Order: sequence, then structure tokens, then C-alpha cells
Amino acid sequence: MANDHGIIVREHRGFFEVETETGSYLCTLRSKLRKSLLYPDSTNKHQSVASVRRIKAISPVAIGDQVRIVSSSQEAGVIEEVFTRRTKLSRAAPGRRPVEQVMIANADQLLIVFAMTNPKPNLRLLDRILVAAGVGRLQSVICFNKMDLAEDEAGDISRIYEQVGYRVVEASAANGRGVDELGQVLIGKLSAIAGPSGVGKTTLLNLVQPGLGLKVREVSEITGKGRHTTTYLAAHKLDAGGMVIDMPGIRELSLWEVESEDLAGWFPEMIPYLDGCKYQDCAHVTEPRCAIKAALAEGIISSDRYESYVHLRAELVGRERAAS
Ligand SMILES: Nc1nc2c(ncn2[C@@H]2O[C@H](COP(=O)(O)OP(=O)(O)OP(=O)(O)O)[C@@H](O)[C@H]2O)c(=O)[nH]1
Ligand SMILES: [Mg+2]
Ligand SMILES: [Zn+2]
Repeated sequence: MANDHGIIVREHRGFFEVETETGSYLCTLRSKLRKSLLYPDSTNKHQSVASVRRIKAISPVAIGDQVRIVSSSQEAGVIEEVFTRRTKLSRAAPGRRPVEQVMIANADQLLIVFAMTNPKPNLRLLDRILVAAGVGRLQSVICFNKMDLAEDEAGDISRIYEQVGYRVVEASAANGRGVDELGQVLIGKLSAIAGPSGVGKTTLLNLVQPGLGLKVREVSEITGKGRHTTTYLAAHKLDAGGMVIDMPGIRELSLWEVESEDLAGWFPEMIPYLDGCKYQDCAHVTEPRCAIKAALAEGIISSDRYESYVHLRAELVGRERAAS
């Protein structure tokens, strides 16, 4: 039995590959640690069968986590401890009692990929991911892929996000546009690539780092709905320096650790207006003399982004009411 520190580099069906100085170990998670991570302030020792089943399905540690393991053999071990995270991408796992599901730990940045078309970009989801990244202290870069198929007006969508201050890369894996720029964005950092399924995340990564040969969806499979091609998480090394985690497609993302009152603060373009509203507790929805709505009317804040704000806020308020 040996004690070792390492980093989770791969995750698949409840097993974690941990890379340490002495080699790589396939680990499980000590169940006591799982419970204490999922329910940090729980005193209830008697959990229902349903809740036990549920926590078994949720992983409270993630790729990128720094961990301490105890190895039981040359290749196997158990994760005993998880160290404080610098950054994270988390979501609230579905269920009656909210539980944090960490998807990625300690990454430097999130490359958020959407297709300009096929599938059409869901800006509500994009804005959600941007909020979640901000909350987790992750830098975001946005990539709009499949520009080869896009209409001329597609650039308007990029401009919305550039005006907010995000770096936006327009790309096409089909004709190579933006691939060099993406390579530059990824150099020397630990990045995660997130976005819906089928937008070309893996195809782009295969172009940035030839030789990875990651599995992408076959053209004939495109019509098969809801199929995820990337189904496990792994960190890949880049020749130019840095590592990239190719994530499976995200269909939905329920925000974690965000309160409705603070939501506008996670929309960078809204921050300058937050103290200009008539009411200090203005929700920026129906109140009179609201500085955010004034900026919206002037076209300084985009109506798309504002719509995302209103949707997200309603959802958070609903959840807060249900919990109180
Ligand atoms: N026309 C066009 N097709 C593309 C482009 N990028 C990717 N594709 C195609 O889109 C399909 C999906 O690509 P993937 O790379 O598997 O998508 P993904 O985002 O990794 O999907 P998941 O792993 O399921 O999350 C493949 O058939 C690609 O060939 C592009 O820029 N233009
Ligand atoms: Mg993929
Ligand atoms: Zn307001």
C-alpha cells in the first residue's frame, strides 16, 4: 500500500485514471469521501435507497482534480482525498435535493463550441455555460464552428459576444478556417472543450492536434438524434504545450452556486449599470427606471442576452422558492 498524490486524467463509468509521479493508477472513490463531498453538511447517516442510488450515479470528483490516492497494486488504487480546486465547471445534478456535480476541475479556460448551423446555436444554453464558467472562475473563449454552412448573417451572433468582451473564434473544420487560431488559444493551458453534441468539438480538436485520432460522428450517423460520440472524459496533451479535455455534448446545464440576486453580475455587460437602477433590489424585469432595461432599449445590451438573463432568473427564483 502506497500513498501518492496525482491528478485525474481520465474518467469512465465511475473509474478514474490518476497520474502520479510513479505511474498511472485506475482508481475508485472511497465511498465515505463520495458522501462527504456530495452532502457536505449532512448529519443524516441513514440515507434512503433512492438517495444512495442517486449519489452512486453522480461523481463528486472530476477530471483535473488533484487527489491523494492509496494504491492497492501496481495499477489500482482508491481516491482518499481531493484538494481545493482553483477553478471548476459545475452543475446542479437533477433531483429533489440539489447536489453539485463537478464536470471539470482546475482547468484554465473553457472553450465553448457551438455550430453556427446544424444544429442551430442555442444561445440560451451558451449564456448558461458562460455564467457557469464565470462562477467557477474559468476564462471563456467562444468558438462558432461550421461557418462553411452558415448564412451571411451568422456574423451578427459573433458580434453579440465580442461586444460583451468575449474572444470569439469563427471556425470551420470542413475548410480549416480558425483552426490555427484555436491552436493559439489552447497553447500552454489546460482547457476544456464544451458545447452541445454534434457541433464539431472533437473534429476541431483532431485538426488542432493531428494524430489524436479521436472518434467523431460519421456523416451517415448525423440523422440519429441524441447520440453522443464522445462518451468519456480524457485530458489530451498538445505538441505545442498544454492539455485539452474534450467533453461529451452538454444538453442542459442547471446552474450551481448562483443566486437570482447575483445573476446580473455574471453578465459582464450588465455590471456597469447595476447601481443605476431606481430600486436597489431591482430584478431588472418589471421595475420602473431600471438602468439595465434602459441600456437594452438603447441597444447597448443585446436583447438575446437579456432574454437569457430573464429565463435564467425565473428558473433560479423558482428553485429558491421551492427550497425555502
Ligand atoms: N460542414 C461541417 N461539418 C462539420 C464541421 N465540424 C464538424 N462537422 C461534422 O459534424 C459532425 C459531428 O462532429 P463531432 O466532432 O463528432 O461533434 P462533437 O461536438 O464532438 O459531438 P459529441 O462528441 O457528441 O459531443 C461530424 O460528422 C463532423 O464531420 C464543420 O466545420 N463543417
Ligand atoms: Mg465529441
Ligand atoms: Zn434594474
